[in-house]
Amino acid sequence: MEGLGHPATTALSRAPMGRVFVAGHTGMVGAAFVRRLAREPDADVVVRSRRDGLDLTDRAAVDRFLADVRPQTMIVAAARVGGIQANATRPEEFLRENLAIALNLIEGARRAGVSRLLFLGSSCIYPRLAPQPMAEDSLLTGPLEPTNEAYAIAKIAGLKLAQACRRQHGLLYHSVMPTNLYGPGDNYHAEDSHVLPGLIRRFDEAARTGAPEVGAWGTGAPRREFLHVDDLADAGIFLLRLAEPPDWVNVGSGVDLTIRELTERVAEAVGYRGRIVWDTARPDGAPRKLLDVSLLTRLGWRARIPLEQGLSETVAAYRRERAAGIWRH
Ligand code: GFB
Repeated sequence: MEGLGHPATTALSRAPMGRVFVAGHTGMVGAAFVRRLAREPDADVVVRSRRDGLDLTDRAAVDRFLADVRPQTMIVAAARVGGIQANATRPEEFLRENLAIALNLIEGARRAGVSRLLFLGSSCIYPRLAPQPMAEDSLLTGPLEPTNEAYAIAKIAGLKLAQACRRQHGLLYHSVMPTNLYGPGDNYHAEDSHVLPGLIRRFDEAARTGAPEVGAWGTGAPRREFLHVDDLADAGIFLLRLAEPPDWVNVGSGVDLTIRELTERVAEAVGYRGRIVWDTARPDGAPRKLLDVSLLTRLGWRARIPLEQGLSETVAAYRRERAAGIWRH
């Protein structure tokens, strides 16, 4: 594809995955990669949490860890993430932490001789009013959505650093840009979470207490695309197996819906039958974010988990996590 630097082909890499460091394994995305890698016989997965002394924003700590573990492959799934409210109100935290994580891990990987690296970005790297569906080459063609500009700039910097390592040093470092993700192990914080876990928590609570009405944010008019995190991990491993992957590639389900439609589906999934009240003092964010997934489709991968199935499984996982007290909030 023009503009992406490297022609994408479906030829497979012959290099074994070897020791794979999954950075961010305690988060929803990293955990999905660890689950998925269990099915790859040539992958020896290594993880290290902050509690075990690895702070990814600390460059020296990252360097020491990489020198000790010497991974062949790295998956950068670590990030400071959050929904529209967290992004809009804490831009310094989102920009600084995500820049530090991207720089420490990508630069650390290069110096430690990591031969293959997959960096995780986000669909918010594309301009707010990019033509829909958003293709990879719409990057840097217009202004970003203000509510998540800080996060997007850090993710663009990470993508560009990986691309520069490939261009200047011949390292196979590349990126994936997932659409809005959901699945087990999500963050259910009342204010900081993304829309799906936020609605699951509130609507489930309303269903349990028999509340006559429940709130949702914004106008309900924005359109979003959702991808189950297990589909993302599968796409990531697919790309890590390619000999010449694109520098960055979109991963989505190819289908979007309005936030209003989403709330109705969540209400149904949790069994809530009351009224939905829209809090229009809350921001809507980007009017639409649908990824053009034709590049990945041409390469031979497509999403398998439909929203209906993924949503009912996620509600079940949420209830299990909540009952077990391992609910992230
Ligand atoms: O998922 P979300 O926070 O993120 O919100 P973005 C999506 C839409 O859902 C917005 C509405 O229009 C919200 O106003 N919404 C309705 C809600 N009810 C709720 C609720 O209870 N909680 C939340 N959070 N939203 C984020 C970016 O943007 O998407 C990040 O800020 C990241 O950087 C992520 O890229 C994937 O899709 O607007």
